[in-house]
Amino acid sequence: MARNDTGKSAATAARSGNGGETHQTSSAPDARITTNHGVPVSDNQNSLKAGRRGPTLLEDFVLREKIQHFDHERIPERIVHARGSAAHGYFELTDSLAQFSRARILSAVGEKTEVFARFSTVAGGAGSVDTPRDVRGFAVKFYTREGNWDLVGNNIPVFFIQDAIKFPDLIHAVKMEADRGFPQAATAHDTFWDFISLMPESTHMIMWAMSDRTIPRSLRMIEGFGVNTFRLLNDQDEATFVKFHWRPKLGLQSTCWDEAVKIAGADPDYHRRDLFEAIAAGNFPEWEFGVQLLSQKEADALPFDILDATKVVPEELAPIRVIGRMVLDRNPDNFFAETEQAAFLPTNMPPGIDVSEDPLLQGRLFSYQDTQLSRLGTVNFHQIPINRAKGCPFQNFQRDGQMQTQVFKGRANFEPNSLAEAGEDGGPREDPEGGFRSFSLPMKEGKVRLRAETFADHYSHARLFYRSQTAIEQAHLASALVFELSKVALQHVRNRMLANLRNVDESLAERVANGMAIELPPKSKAAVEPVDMTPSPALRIVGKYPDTLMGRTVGVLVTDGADGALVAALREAVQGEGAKVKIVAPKVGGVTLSDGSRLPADGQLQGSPSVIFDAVALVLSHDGCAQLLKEGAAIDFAKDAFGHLKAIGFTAEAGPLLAKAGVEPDAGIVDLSAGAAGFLAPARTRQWDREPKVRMLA
Ligand code: HDE
Repeated sequence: MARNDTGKSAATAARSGNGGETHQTSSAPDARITTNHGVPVSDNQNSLKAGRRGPTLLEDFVLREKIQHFDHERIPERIVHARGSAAHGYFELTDSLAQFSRARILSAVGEKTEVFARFSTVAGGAGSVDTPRDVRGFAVKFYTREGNWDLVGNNIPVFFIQDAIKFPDLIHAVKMEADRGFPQAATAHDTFWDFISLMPESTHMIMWAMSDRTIPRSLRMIEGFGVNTFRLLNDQDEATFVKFHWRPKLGLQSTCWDEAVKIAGADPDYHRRDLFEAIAAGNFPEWEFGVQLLSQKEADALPFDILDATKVVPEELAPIRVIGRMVLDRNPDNFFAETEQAAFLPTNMPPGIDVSEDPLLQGRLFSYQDTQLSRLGTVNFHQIPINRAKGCPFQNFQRDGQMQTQVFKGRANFEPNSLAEAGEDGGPREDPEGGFRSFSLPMKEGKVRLRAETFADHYSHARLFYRSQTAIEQAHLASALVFELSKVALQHVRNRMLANLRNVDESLAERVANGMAIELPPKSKAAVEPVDMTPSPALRIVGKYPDTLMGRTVGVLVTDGADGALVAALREAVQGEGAKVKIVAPKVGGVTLSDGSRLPADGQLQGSPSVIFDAVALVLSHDGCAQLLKEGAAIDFAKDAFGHLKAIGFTAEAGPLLAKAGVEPDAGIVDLSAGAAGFLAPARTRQWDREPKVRMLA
């Protein structure tokens, strides 16, 4: 065999394409690359060619198989909720609902059940950014011992529409406009508001969608809701209506709109990264699980219809009973295999949980099963590991189909059969006692294609929501409406929306009209005159949960010559609150501190703007500050932290930078010369009082 001058065979040298140096030595049989059919591959660098510089041969099955597999790597993204992030964890029941439900997951106190939770935005594609103004999906798959239970909810307890037949219209209207293919992941455009303004039933959801709930700080800091009304069934098949709730241990927290927009540029994967990093670091996000229970009689007494998904059952009317907790403690090993292939089905319910007649839910019962056929391509999608029932066996007489992975034995593929009498395996049998049973619903009417009159009040709950908000949140909501409607080019659509808003609250409509400098049109006619309900503080974000720094991140901007003892004290104080510090420096290699020691940076200034932190500190030296005065990223760091109402700790040397950034003193601007302690209280919350100084709100 011909040898080159390194002494290797010519074939090996040509393969490496690297002057004769190979990167790998030959592998043990169990570690070597093979084709999909197990044939060991000798060369994963070069295709088979007719001569060194000749054309590639069709014969090269190694190349063809690899390229063909690659060509088909993508599957259709979800038509909605395409952008998502997920994690594994467990659910633990702390309070039994045995009296109401025979589901083991709701009665076996102390039992831990594996879960897989996926959070998502709704409107954008799989590659869209994490922080648009949008509803967040909150889908949990519980691998229970009685089959999978998928609670496929959102971070908002109500929905845009009452009947599933309007869902394709809603989604067409919100997605990119059909002719131009934009905007991506945004509601601020003509077609969305055209549809919304023609659908007064969406007004309540619009209040939530324009609130800060749709610009969350972290997926770990959102609430979750089952949205639709479900039923629990006990041993006697007696039914109780139930609404499901998730409450984050880290509290509810949102961003400012300007901040969310800037995060989209600074880190399009902000939420995905945040969830992944928190779990990887052992800071496991946790939620309380709660239920609102209502008897038929209690539901009948409500001034709205429990089957209407555009209505909220105020906690003050039916308190939330906390019955368990969910902890997410493991990142997926593989994004595609798990997060992308996860199929959530509202039809997945263990015995003891049942649906209601909510016409939105009823349509969902068809849609999710159906959509998997175009996404995952086969009726056997339940066999994909992430979708497979883990808590119990699954067995029936369904057979074959594309991508069948089960190898069934014997002849029993039908039931009833008497094969057992001949000593053969006859297969599983139905279980009238333990199996899933539906609530026996008495039917009063014939077939109709009608909307119930009890669904006709479209404004009372929207008013309840708006009037339950703090002044800060009302201003944000009104400003979000101004922003969105200002992006609407069709004037009649803006006017129709304003006309509808007058039914919610006259002062809100006025604020929005003023914010656009347009005249308020006459009020639209409401199908049912709205009524005033007792405000519900539980609908707020601000003040609902205790202020905390837990799970948050403080960005500390440092320069050469910075006070090392202060950085250390800050780190200790922040970590003591269950939060972390990230060091930001002009150069990623870090800085030399005043005591001569080196401090490595977690992020370089240009790539680590203050929008990605919850609070910031500027620990600068005199010379360092002088240099940063010429750096736009440093000025923006301070300016944005101020504008986004964050606490800013500073050393005296940082004064000129604060001045250049327009930072004015207030309770959240903390001089660190007395140490780190005074910084913590303001860092636990936003400085709401500062807002009128930095932004003109509607
Ligand atoms: Fe969904 N929805 N939806 N939806 N939905 C889907 O199912 C649908 C609705 C929700 O992380 C799809 O597997 C209809 C309400 C979440 O994988 C699809 C209607 C709520 C997710 C579908 C609704 C949701 C989806 C697309 C009106 C809150 C993501 C891919 C009747 C309770 C789950 C898929 C995940 C996904 C249909 C309304 C939440 C097309 C027809 C209300 C969190 O089947």
